[in-house]
Amino acid sequence: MVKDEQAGAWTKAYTGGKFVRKSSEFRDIISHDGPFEPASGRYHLYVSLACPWAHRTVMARTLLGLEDHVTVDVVDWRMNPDGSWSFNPDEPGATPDRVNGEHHLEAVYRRAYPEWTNEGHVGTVPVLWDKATGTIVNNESREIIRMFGTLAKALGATTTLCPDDLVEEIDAMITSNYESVNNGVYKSGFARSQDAYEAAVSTLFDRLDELDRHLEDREWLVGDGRGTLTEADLCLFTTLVRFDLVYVVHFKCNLQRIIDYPHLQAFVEQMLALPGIRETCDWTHIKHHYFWSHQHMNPYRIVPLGPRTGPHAPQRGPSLG
Ligand SMILES: N[C@@H](CCC(=O)N[C@@H](CS)C(=O)NCC(=O)O)C(=O)O
Repeated sequence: MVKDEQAGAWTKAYTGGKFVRKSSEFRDIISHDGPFEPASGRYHLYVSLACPWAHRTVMARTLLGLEDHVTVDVVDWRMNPDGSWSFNPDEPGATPDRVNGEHHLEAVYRRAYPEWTNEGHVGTVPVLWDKATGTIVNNESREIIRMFGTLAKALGATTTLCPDDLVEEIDAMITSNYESVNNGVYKSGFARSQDAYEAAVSTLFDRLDELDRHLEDREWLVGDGRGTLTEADLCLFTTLVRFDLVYVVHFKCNLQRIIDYPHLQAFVEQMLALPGIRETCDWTHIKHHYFWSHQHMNPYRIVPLGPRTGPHAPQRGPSLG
């Protein structure tokens, strides 16, 4: 484990030059037979619009029609040097903490777990908060989107992102893409040895090549025929939509761009065309977060102007920061 004060919490997670993501600490679920029962208005999401993991939960909330049932607050895109998040209502697209009135997300974690310290833990986004008992239910995106399905069903929704007969296929697809793609871009960007970097980038692009071929004659990743929109698509999309905007440059994932993959690009565009999904994408939060926050990788915090092509226009411009 390497400790580097200047580079913040990210750097506490290294083994032999390789970036190793910590697991999430809060793993309760919303269910009919536990303390966290499905109910409208009871649950609250804390997210960063920059974060691909949090973005999954924002998209699931939209696609499952939970906007009137689950409230949301948005942290500032500027991650603190220790890897923590703050609320900054003056920032366009961000909000105050309207549930607990805190200024820092770490304080929300401490409400749930008073012994919480930033040593050994990192208060990540997303966080699913229970207003009824005043605690954190879960901070793992994959589990939050699954339990949003339970919540939506209990509230009478007919839409599902996880049909019963596809659960195994969905889980297998999410798992196959997790280390290679979703976490793979971080492993490429945060690598501290040439070998670790090259291994991560090779695995990443091998999987992207496979996925592009997989989507050649289908619209969605899993399901019969042309497939069915599921959680697996959300989980892949939030990484792909950040790729040409950020990861190609900032994380050196530059063997090719998503726009150079015909079927992956069509997949991104098809996802962006779903009702409400483009509105969940804040290009400014995404771009400024990465280039500004990882100062050890970009000491002058210069945010690139491009790309000129792709779905990311219009951008709010380079004046923020
Ligand atoms: N396993 C978590 C990962 C969440 C995560 O790592 N979020 C990042 C933002 S992209 C974060 O909050 N990082 C703060 C830090 O680690 O310092 C999930 O999928 O929900």
